[in-house]
Amino acid sequence: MNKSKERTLVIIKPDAVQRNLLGEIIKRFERKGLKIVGLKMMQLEDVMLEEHYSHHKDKAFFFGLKKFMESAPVTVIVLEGLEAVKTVRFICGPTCGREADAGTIRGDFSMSRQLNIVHASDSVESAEKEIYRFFNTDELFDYPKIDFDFLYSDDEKE
Ligand code: FUP
Repeated sequence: MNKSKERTLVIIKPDAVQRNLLGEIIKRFERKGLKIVGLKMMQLEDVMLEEHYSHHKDKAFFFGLKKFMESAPVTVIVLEGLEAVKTVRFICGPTCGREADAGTIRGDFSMSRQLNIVHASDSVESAEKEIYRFFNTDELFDYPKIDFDFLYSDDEKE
């Protein structure tokens, strides 16, 4: 696979939707040079969240996390680019908003560990699973984009 076509999943969480931050967050990914190849709003429900956060199922905060994630619709986005998984995690910052550097999404907009504005896949393997958890194949788009030539050097484009 072309290495500039790595994909990752972002969920813009209910707190960001309620706080009118959708445009602000999408703008940050766009201006970085990440390509939007899927985007939609959806209401998350128990089954999907239990799968998505299965690694936290036994934690005390799990019920509260589920309740929060179901409290309003979320926006799910698939972003594409060279090392997209790692780059998007940098832009989001560490899990707890209070500990995230200014300039990151969580550092700029969150005071919380749970209401932390965004979810971003943590590895290429989990991105693959997460993308197909939230999107059907006909909701993902493979299209040429005119800024590509000015985003990467020749060796990065291979
Ligand atoms: P991240 O990969 O940054 O999303 O972080 P985690 O996998 O550690 O956490 C997943 C979700 O659980 C996050 F939305 C935050 C939430 N969480 C809590 O609500 N309380 C905690 O103590 C830890 C995580």
